[in-house]
Formats: sequence, structure tokens, C-alpha cells
Amino acid sequence: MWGGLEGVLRGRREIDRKLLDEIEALLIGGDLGVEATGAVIAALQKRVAEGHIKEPELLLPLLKEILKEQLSGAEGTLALREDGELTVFLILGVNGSGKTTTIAKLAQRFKQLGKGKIIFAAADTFRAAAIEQLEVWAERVGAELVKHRPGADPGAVAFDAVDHALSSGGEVVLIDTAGRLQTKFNLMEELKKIDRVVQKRLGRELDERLLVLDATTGQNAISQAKKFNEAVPLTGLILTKLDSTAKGGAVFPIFRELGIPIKLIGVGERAEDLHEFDREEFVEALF
Ligand SMILES: Nc1nc2c(ncn2[C@@H]2O[C@H](COP(=O)(O)OP(=O)(O)OP(=O)(O)O)[C@@H](O)[C@H]2O)c(=O)[nH]1
Ligand SMILES: [Mg+2]
Repeated sequence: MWGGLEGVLRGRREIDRKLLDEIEALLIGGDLGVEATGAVIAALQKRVAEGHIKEPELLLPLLKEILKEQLSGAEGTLALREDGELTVFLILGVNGSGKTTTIAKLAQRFKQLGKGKIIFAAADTFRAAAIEQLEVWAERVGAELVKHRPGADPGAVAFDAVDHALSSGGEVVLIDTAGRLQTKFNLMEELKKIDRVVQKRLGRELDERLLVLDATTGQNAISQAKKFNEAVPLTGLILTKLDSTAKGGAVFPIFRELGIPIKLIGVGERAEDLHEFDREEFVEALF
């Protein structure tokens, strides 16, 4: 989709309405949605007019520049507390978006930063084998696991994990949650409950509520971000599977509408495959 732009520009003699329409169609196809696309095209037209630009091939660098500007402020860093203090992260998302893998990646990163005890809360008590999956990761990256039986109350698991961390000098708690569709009312209510219960034990807000978005999802990611953000105010996004797709255009409308920063990106299945989000690199990679 994004790579198609060069093809659209090749062999063109002038910048006319037809060419702009084709670029517009490409951006919409690239998951920018109508509004963000409109803003980008308007900015492009303005710059073409102001700069008296005539050559179509100059549109590509201009477009990249505008897209990078659209993500100005979208780069975020994780709210990690001082060493010796407890940081608590709640990890959310639809089924299969990469939540559990991302928890392992985060733990790996925190270990490298010199964090002490890291605790995983196996609050996905719903999907068969979810607890075992997290257990395998915990062993691999050197984290402790707090778990209950399958089917147990996820809020109780999260509570116990935070309780354990507070009483044993844990420095990071990562709460894994079951995948859920953003349209399922009861499941979204359950998230609110987990969040409330943890806050109660902690005596304050959680440090991060991170939504894990599969970059290959496209436009649906916008609805996911909105609905999850309504249930528990999100502090950041993690965009996964960017290794397997040139998609990810949905971050433009998401950031435009919700202003939620993108804290990290996932680029593979291994614990090391987590990177900072860099808007310049991201836009370059889209093309
Ligand atoms: N290529 C690639 N695969 C990923 C990435 N992140 C996760 N995966 C894969 O996506 C699949 C689902 O990952 P999980 O971490 O189990 O996802 P989840 O959100 O916990 O899934 P549920 O708990 O079932 O909702 C696994 O096969 C992961 O290896 C990534 O950044 N790149
Ligand atoms: Mg999972």
C-alpha cells in the first residue's frame, strides 16, 4: 500500500487534483482514515502552493515530512519508578495482539536496566494454557509468577501479585490479562475491576495501563484504542508485529484523536524484539 506511492508518482508530469486524489486513496488504504488523511492532504497542498513546487517526485519527501509531524509528541517513555520502589503495569488488548509476549519483552528490558525482582501476575485465568505460557516466559526471563487456578478471579490474582511485591521488595509487577474484544461490555467491566482492586492495594494509580495493538489489524485498532481507553484510561500503546507488516498507519488517527503516546514497538517473537518508537524511523519504514 505505502510502497505504491512511488509507482503513483513515477512518470507524472504535474501535481494536479487527480494525483492528489490518488495519494489520498493510498493514505486511506494505509489505514490513516478519512480525517487524518484529510489533514495530511491539506498540509501537502499548502506546502506545494507555498513552495511553488511543480515536480511530482518532490511530493514523497514532503509527504514523509508531514507524516512525521503528525506524530510529533507520539513518542513516549515508560513510567518506571526509582530503584527500590514498585512500578505496576497493566497490559491490555484483544485476543492474540501480543500481550503475553510483550510482558516477557518488558521484563527482559527491565532486567537489563538493572531492576531487581520482577513479578508476573497471571490474570489471564480464562484462556486454556495462558498461565503455563506466562510461566514458561517467567522462567526464561527470570521473573517470579503469581498465579491462581484457571477460572479464578483475575482481580484477585492481580491483587495478590501487588501484595506479594509490596511485602517482598518487588520492583516491577506486570499484569497479564485475557484477550478481550473491545465490544464485550462485561469483559471491559472486568478490566475496570482489576484496575480498581490493584489501586486499592497500591494506595495510588497504576504506573502504566498499556494497550497492546497488533499492527496488522488496521482500522479496527482505532476502535480498540477508543473502547479500552474508555474502560481504563490508557497511558500508552505498544504496537506489535511490525516485523511482519508494513501496516501501522492506524497510529496516525489514534494519536490524532486520543493523543495516547506509543511507548514501544514489537518487531519479533523473541524477548529482545522490543524497540523504542521513533516517529522518523517509523514513517521511513512504512514506505
Ligand atoms: N512476528 C511477531 N509476532 C509476535 C510479536 N508479538 C507477539 N507475537 C506473536 O503473536 C502470537 C500471540 O502472542 P501472545 O503474546 O500470546 O498474544 P496475547 O495477546 O497474549 O494472546 P491472548 O492471551 O491469547 O489474547 C504469538 O505467536 C507471538 O509469538 C511481534 O512483535 N512480532
Ligand atoms: Mg496472553
